[in-house]
Amino acid sequence: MRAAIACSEQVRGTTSPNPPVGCVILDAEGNQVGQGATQPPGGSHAEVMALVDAGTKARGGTAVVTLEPCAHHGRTPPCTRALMAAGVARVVFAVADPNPDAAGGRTVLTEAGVTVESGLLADEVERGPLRAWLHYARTGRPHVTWKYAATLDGRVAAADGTSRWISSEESRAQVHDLRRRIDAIVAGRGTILADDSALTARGADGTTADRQPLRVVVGTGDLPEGARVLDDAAETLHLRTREPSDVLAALGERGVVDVLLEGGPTLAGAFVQAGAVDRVLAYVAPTLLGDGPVALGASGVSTITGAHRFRVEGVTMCGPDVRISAVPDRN
Ligand code: AOF
Ligand code: ZN
Repeated sequence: MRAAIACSEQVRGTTSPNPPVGCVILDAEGNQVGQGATQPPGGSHAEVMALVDAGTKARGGTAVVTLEPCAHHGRTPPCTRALMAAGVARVVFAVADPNPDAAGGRTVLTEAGVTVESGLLADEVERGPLRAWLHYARTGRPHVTWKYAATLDGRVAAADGTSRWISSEESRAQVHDLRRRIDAIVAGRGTILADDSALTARGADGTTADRQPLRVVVGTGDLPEGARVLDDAAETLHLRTREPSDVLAALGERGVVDVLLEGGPTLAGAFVQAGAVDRVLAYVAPTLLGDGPVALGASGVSTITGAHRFRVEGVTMCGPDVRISAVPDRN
């Protein structure tokens, strides 16, 4: 299953509105003989890619897949049929498919005499590669990760507005890697005016990455001619609204599943207030400023009992910075 997860990580950011699924095939002796991952929409599903890779060695073997194999004829034929045609004897999947159109793979396979097991590393898959898509499938809304880099005292810029390099080179590299694997980056028009951000994924040497997310600018006014976000490094969508619900509806319609919200404080505050932040990713640098704007603007909280509560799900060092991942505490 770890190998299947690794396969799925390779295609993150290329499959939406479909899930990035990974699959490995073991032969009858348990040797890994094939692997595959979901292709862009309309293309083959993970199981089919892995079966093609395995060829005749799949017969009598096991398919290990991060999502329950689909039983429907959508843009592609059912994976259950491909697995049965290849003579696979056993299927192990992590997470059941919540999409009512595609679900039912377990039953179809079991009835055909295939041994089916589920739940293996389900937590890891749910919190990892399938997180955004599962959220999208269950709620109909894109999954939003709000990412910011701040000082130890929570500031995202100095008093004069300068904000370059608050976080370390390691943190910045990690964010660029994240951008390559996301569907869309959202920023407020104010941030574009203030920083002229390019909102692209770049390598350590500054070159644009092979894969670029959709750039989304939110705000009613025009964008200045010559703004970097309007260059042809990636597609840009300007949404002339201030409402998080409008933004999510517009992105959902375009098949955007996995969103990175990156500034600034006003837009982030509106998203938090609307309950539209599904994960906070904070890069905290061991620096103090004592003045300057803080990460989050007004979010509708006037007293401590109204605080938006989150639960930390992971803390890691990123060079000299601390990376905190937190999710809404809905209890
Ligand atoms: C799988 N393996 O690799 C993926 C699955 O439009 P379609 O025909 O491509 O079907 C999309 C649906 O199939 C998607 O909503 C999800 O339920 C499932 N995705 N299933 O067996 C895969 N990507
Ligand atoms: Zn399928």
